[in-house]
Amino acid sequence: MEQKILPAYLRETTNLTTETFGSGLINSTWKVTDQSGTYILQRINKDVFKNPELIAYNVREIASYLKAHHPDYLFVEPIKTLDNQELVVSEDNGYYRLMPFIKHSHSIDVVSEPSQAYEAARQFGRFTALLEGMNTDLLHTTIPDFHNLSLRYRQFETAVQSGDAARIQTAAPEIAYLQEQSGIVSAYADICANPDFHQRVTHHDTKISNVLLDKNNKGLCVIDLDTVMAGYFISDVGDMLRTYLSPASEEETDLSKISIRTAIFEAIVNGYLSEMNPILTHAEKKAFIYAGKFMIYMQAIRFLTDYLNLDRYYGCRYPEHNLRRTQNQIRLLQELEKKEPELTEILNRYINNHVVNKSI
Ligand code: ADP
Ligand code: GN1
Ligand code: MG
Repeated sequence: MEQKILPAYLRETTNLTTETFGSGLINSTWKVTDQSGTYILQRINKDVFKNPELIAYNVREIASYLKAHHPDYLFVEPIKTLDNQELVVSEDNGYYRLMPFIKHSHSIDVVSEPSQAYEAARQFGRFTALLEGMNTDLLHTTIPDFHNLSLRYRQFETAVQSGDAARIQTAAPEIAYLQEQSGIVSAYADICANPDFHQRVTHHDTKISNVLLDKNNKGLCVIDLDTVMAGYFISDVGDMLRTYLSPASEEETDLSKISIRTAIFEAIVNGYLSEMNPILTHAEKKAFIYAGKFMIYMQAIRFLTDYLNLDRYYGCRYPEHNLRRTQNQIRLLQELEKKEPELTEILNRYINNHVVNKSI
């Protein structure tokens, strides 16, 4: 199908090659090469993004703000079709877009060095910092209530009541544990009511594969902008903590491999605050570690909700897959809580001394 889309964008489509690319769970991505250059083609998941036009709209708004205020920022803009459209709709109602492949760039899937965490955290901080002056009302909500933990918790409770009966029984220990931890949900409700927490332009998917790095592994820019919308910084910092701190990914089923790397934590604090220190309020900085708990907990209940609802959202490669992912996130939450005193000391050094190194 993807081969059929390309003539809408490219005059010459003989001799082109397409290969599947990337590791995301939601959209499909291909790398396309022809005589004219290299491109990234994507099919947007219409079950998740009900209105792909809203994503295209947000990207246009951000591009126009950055061009006016920060013209040096490398912002990946979509390529228009030969008749000046950004999205192409296929016969089977798939929404496609094409982007230039940024030359000499690459991304990684796993954080193995603090310097990688620093570069990524700095890029995500920079993105929000550069857009600080933009009116967030200009952005559409591409997934309503995406990181609304109160709603996610209600969806979890509904699945516990009316999901698959056998699975509810199998997952009884995980359900009970996550219900006991619902103080994390109340803390989120407090944040929503606290005027010291501000809504800013937030990426909402800060995994390491969403940062492009140059040949020297320095950050170039952030990509995968589908979920960019108004939000709290805890979404971005939290998903970095969730996905960078442990050497084992959310797919790991050997829970003994899950641990918290202190040096990576410090690199995230350093990188993010190197851009966001002047912008975040004191109350927000104090919530840096809570951000990790918030995102890990939310991911745990999202995986478990999906397990109870027979894997409708994330899909699975084996029947217990979403339960294993839930157990992984529960262990990660427990490890983070164990290390909290040590991490708080590191964080406080950065907050109190305003020590922010510009490189690592
Ligand atoms: P998803 O995570 O939804 O599959 P992404 O937009 O993150 O989609 O793209 C998947 C991968 O493709 C990225 O991790 C990155 O390696 C690569 N990629 C995406 N856009 C570009 C681009 N403009 N230039 C170079 N590589 C890109
Ligand atoms: C999804 O597409 P991907 O893999 O970057 C999900 C995130 C989850 C993540 C868990 C739109 O992201 O919220 O954290 O899976 N994106 C959406 O791996 O639901
Ligand atoms: Mg991605």
